[in-house]
Amino acid sequence: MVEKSLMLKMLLYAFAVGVLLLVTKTCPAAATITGGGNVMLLNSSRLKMFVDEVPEMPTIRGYRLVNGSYESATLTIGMFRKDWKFHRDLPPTPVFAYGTSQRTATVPGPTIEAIAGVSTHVTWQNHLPSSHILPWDPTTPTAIPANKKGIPTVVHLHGMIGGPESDGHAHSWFTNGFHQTGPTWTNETYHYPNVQHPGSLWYHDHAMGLTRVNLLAGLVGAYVIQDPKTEGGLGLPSGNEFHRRLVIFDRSFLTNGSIYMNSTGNNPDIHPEWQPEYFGDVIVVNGKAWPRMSVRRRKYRFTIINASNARFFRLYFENGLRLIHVAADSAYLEKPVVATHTLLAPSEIIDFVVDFSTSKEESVLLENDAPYPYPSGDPVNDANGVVMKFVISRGEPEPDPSSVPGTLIKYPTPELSTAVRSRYIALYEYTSAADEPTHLYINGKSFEAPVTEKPGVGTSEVWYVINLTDDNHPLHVHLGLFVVMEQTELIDVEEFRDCMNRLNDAERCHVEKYARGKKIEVLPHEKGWKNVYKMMPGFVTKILVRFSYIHSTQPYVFNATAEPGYVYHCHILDHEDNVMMRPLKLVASGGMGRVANPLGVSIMIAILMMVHYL
Ligand SMILES: [Cu+2]
Repeated sequence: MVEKSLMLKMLLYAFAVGVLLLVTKTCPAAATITGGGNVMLLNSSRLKMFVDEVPEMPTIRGYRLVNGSYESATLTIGMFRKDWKFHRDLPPTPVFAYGTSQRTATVPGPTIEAIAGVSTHVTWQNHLPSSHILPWDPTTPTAIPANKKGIPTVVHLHGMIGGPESDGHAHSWFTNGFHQTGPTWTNETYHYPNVQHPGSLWYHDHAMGLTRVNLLAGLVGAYVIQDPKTEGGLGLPSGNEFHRRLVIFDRSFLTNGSIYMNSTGNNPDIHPEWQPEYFGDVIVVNGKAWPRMSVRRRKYRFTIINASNARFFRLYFENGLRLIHVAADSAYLEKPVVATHTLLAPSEIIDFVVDFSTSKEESVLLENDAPYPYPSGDPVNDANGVVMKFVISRGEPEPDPSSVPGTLIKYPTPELSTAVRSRYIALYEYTSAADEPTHLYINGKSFEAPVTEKPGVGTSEVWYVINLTDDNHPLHVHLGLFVVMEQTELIDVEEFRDCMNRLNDAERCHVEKYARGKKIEVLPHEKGWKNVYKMMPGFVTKILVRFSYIHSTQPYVFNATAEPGYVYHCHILDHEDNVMMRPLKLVASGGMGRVANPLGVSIMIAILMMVHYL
């Protein structure tokens, strides 16, 4: 969104940078940037790129090997305040980090390795201090402990098909030592069944109104479900050396090393701190700013998780090296898909093979050209347009036993005819008199409004996601995976938006009259099962959501109808916090929920389908 105060901010920024340059000019050779008593915004060009080797995050086994067989394990993982070096020349940064101890905690946290079919139990412990390292806004719906002490946290494992009491509901938060707990908190130890398709997941904080600051502080980490039976035979690059997991995000820093977050709201009279999107100029990979990675002249597999608050990345190798996609989010693709560029919204996961033996150069940059906010914001600059550098060993290609098979893993084809109902999911942004965003809602409802989405366990539904805003919103559905069927542009969108703002009812506003514009083809590597997808502004995105496993017709091994239920939300964290999030409550099969008028919805589907095929 275009901020009216942008000019003022740019002038202030330019002034700050100017002062910084004047100050630092006196000691240009200094390797370490210190703010002294004069802390200000760090000019990211002061950080030399590619000086730190990309770390491999520590791994923790979510299982035990007993006499050669896999058995369930119980882990204890804490959240700690500590200092983290994001760059050789940046002073240590106060962060919140996941780990088994304060000493071993990392940003991102340790990668948890689970085995398909073997339960992992995790006791997530909050060891955080009484006050936050970042500014937060009490005027948005926020978890605030009764005694006003401690930092509420709760862990969501993104992509896990598991029970609601272990899903990290925004109201299930807890503070240090479980001294204070949220209204829906029930248990200290979470149960992850891992009875699902193999793939990559990630864990992160999900506390009400604090998600953006808790993730910004560092509470993110990777989780993987491995299935030796189905994956082992694929022959893809594997093992810790040739399959690398990269968690990327953007940050800004002050000269004293601390994370910089603008603490003045764009509508300070309404929300003193909340801003519609956080962006930083420094691109961080596995906890290091613009790192380098030494690779051999052969194939590697990379799983990349976008853990940014709001930044989209359109990634590409500067020399045109091809990305061979093998999975998207938590699910393998049926067939590999070759591309030169790939767009990654916050919380999306891409998974691809790249063959460095085909590179003519001895080093190659991984770059980004996604405007921010996406898609109509600022173009990237010399800082945030660069992600990392790969330094390729010299000489001839190495012997490489790995390969990319023609067929990966095929799941049953999603059938539209299996959908038991459809819903309209409309995304709204509201603005102040000065045209500054004040908050965002789904279906015009606050998070606290009674639940309206009550899918039946084991069913599939068609959701028409209507994006009435100017931004792309990555929509994430807890529990359910979905397939993106098509995206159709809204014509006369202003007229339709006016009606929706008045009536908040897609049927009464005759969405079929407007959903007649151009159709955007879903890209081949995004046609599989997804946990999150990019809802284009001014478009209706049709998705088929499945509330059962995708790899089998077996019923869930847990009670999905239990309290406190699930949520679905925009994964731009600043939107999610204020409050582009709604409850999602599973009901016993056959339940149609309360929203209803199924006849009207069926007629609407018929009309939409006719329009599509005319
Ligand atoms: Cu959003």
